[in-house]
Amino acid sequence: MFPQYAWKNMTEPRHTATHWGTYKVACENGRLTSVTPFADDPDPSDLGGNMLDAIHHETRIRRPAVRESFLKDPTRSDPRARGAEPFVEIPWDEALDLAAAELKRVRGSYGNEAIFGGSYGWASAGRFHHAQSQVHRFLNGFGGYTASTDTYSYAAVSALMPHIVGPFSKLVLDEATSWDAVADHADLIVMFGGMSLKNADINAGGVGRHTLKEWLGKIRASGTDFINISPIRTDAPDVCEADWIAPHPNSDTALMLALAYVLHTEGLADRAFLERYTTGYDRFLPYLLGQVDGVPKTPDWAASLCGIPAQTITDLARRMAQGRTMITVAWALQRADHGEQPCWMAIVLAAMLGQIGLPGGGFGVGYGCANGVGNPTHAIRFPAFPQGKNPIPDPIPVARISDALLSPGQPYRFNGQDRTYPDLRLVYWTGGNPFHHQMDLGKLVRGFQQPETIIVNEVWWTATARHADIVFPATSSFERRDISMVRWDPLITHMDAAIPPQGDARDDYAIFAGLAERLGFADTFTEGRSADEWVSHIWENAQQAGETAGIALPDLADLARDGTHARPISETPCVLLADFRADPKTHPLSTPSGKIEIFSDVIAGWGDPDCPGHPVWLGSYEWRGSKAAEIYPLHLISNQPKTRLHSQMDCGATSVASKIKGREPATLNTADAAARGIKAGDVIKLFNARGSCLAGAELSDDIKLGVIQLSTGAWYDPETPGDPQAMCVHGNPNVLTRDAGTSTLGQGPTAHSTLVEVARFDEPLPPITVFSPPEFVPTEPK
Ligand SMILES: Nc1nc2c(c(=O)[nH]1)N[C@H]1C(S)=C(S)[C@@H](COP(=O)(O)OP(=O)(O)OC[C@H]3O[C@@H](n4cnc5c(=O)[nH]c(N)nc54)[C@H](O)[C@@H]3O)O[C@H]1N2
Ligand SMILES: Nc1nc2c(c(=O)[nH]1)N[C@H]1C(S)=C(S)[C@@H](COP(=O)(O)OP(=O)(O)OC[C@H]3O[C@@H](n4cnc5c(=O)[nH]c(N)nc54)[C@H](O)[C@@H]3O)O[C@H]1N2
Ligand SMILES: [Mo]
Repeated sequence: MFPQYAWKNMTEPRHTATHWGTYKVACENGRLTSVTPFADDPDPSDLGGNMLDAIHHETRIRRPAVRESFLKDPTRSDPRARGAEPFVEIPWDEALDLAAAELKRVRGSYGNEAIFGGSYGWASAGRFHHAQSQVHRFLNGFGGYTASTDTYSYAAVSALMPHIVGPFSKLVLDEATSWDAVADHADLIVMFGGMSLKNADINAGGVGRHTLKEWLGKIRASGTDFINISPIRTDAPDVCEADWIAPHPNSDTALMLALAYVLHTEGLADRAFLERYTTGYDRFLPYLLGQVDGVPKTPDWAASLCGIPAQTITDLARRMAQGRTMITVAWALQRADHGEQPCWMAIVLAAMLGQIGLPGGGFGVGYGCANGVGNPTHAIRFPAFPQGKNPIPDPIPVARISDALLSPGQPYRFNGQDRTYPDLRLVYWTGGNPFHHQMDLGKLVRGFQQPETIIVNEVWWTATARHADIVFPATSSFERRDISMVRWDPLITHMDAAIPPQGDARDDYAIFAGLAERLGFADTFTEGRSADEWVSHIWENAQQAGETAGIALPDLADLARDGTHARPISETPCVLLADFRADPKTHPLSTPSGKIEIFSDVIAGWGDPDCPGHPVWLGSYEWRGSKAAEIYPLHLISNQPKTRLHSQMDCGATSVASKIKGREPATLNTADAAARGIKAGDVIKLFNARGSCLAGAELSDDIKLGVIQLSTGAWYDPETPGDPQAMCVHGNPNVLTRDAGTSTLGQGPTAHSTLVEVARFDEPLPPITVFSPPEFVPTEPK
């Protein structure tokens, strides 16, 4: 049995799903000819424009490839040549034999713990060909692996929330107050980090209708006012007609403390709510009022830290107490040093306003960060490709990958525990791009020089594939059959294979089945099912999950015929923590006290100074108020790109069209640019002590003075490959960002705490090489 999907040429256009939308795809002679957004989508994403070019791009990986010296002798090859050495393309059987032998060798010498398979990344939509599930199931079948835990998206707040209010995904994703409840009841929405429309292009696993603009329009039309608290004005969509308050990045906790100070001292805090539903307000107050440190957290105190006039802060606090106010926090705020603090403080503020559990009031963490948050949907827990059990304990915090690679055996703290980094000898990455997502890429280059073996399944020659020893070409989601179904979106899509596998690419499933066969556990891995049979099996389980939730789902044949199926949307508005508010005794929170913890004895008991027992102002390691600002005065916001998903399809038309002289665009305040002699369209160099990259300058007055924005995701293109100090000639901001955890509690990524300086780049422009395949050497005749 060959478990790869057998492609059948069909002339009819068919449906497919991506993280950025649902599409109808036409093709001719095995090539995509058009990709048309789903007819019911009122606001399709621009990201759709990347697919036609990217899917057939010359950087598709076409054949298995091995780093030249590694192929000669894996045990003698110099790991420091990774990223610089050419590859040799070899037949599938040989490549699978080599990878299986390496897996066996490393397990035999060092045990399963030495295999890192955390393999974080988004990969493509679809429940069965979900890359993480595939690699994790494979490695579990092999006896386990060192995993990673949490996400780059919201590691800090998801570690914090269970201690202070309850589980993150339940409270923030599944049970967020739905937009209809906001529209009917909110007077004011105070958005920390805005609600960027471009971010709601995305929903992990699939989107049917892009609804954020529609909902915000309805909410505004119902008379709700918006305040955008963000260094970038356009983080609030125009339909909000928001007032803009632009604090220095990373200063939100100070601003929130001052708002709390006004609420408390002017008698605007809801004492009855605080008494009944929270614990620890009395232990937080001495800090707020300055009794413990001699610093009352007044608007005047905050004004100098945030760059916002004290009167604006006082007025805002009074306004928030006047009516029904919803406080929202974008995930970006917690991807910063001490990123736990603004999230905790936002919940404290909402508790002081006393509207948690009321429609249109309270708090939300992540509205606008993905299309699904706030959608009135029945949250069905859909089945996935089962991953099996991993006997290896202690996953590393996801963003600590470089530290794990560079510091085996070293101690670290995480969420109140003392841990030790494992000794990693083999890395297997599938469906993620650490050379996109990891902070401080120079450090990651050094980290990737440590293991004995690196294996990557990829669709494109990303920098991660280029830094591997063995590279397997994976199919894209256009080349296989799957189903997209997600909890937070009503649309289910049958994804047909539109084109045949490009080159010799195979599905991740087929790659792992081939390895499992060589390693003696093919039956455990495949359970005797072909890819098609798995899709049917998963759909049967989905139908059962639907039945449990009282929702009938069609038969697979009908779904395949229609392409899509829209589940009913919920008629009952969802109000976060309404049960708890109605009866806190019957519906206590899962926190130790059963209440919202303004002071947490658990956290305080750990004694970690970077996250004490109640929210505090700690500043951040790098921001305007830190020492480094004397040398690197601009705060870098490396936010999510509006032209792609992370690094995916950076070679596609929409993404390429946004580049300036081939470089990723960076936006500076007009005055900051003028002070440096920079004009729109100039190539500029961003630099700090960690690294440097080129970018193309765009100027704007909609960005706060002292802030520069360069989105993530330009494919890392080092001027001198393999060199940790290399300048990225293309504009990947992670050569500049700092790789350290948010705190010992969350250990989340801190990309948004980065300072840089910028100068015009007048030297001859180095070429972009990453949009061409790497160098291959011809195979030696046998
Ligand atoms: N500076 C900075 N850095 C950041 C962030 C930031 O705000 N600033 N944000 C962070 C966040 S929130 C996130 S979520 C991460 C995202 O980081 P990643 O999820 O790692 O980024 P992607 O570019 O989505 O990487 C997915 C990779 O999977 C590949 N792929 C797609 N489909 C398949 C498949 O079927 N099989 C296989 N084998 N591969 C496939 C794609 O080609 C792509 O290279 O980045 C983080 N990094
Ligand atoms: N088009 C597109 N959409 C995406 C993604 C993508 O790659 N492309 N990625 C998706 C993923 S994986 C995620 S996790 C979400 C992330 O969603 P977010 O974390 O919200 O996304 P960002 O774009 O990093 O940040 C949003 C805004 O927060 C503001 N901000 C940054 N730092 C601060 C601060 O200290 N204080 C304040 N007040 N504001 C600040 C910035 O101005 C920034 O534009 O987006 C998702 N949506
Ligand atoms: Mo994310």
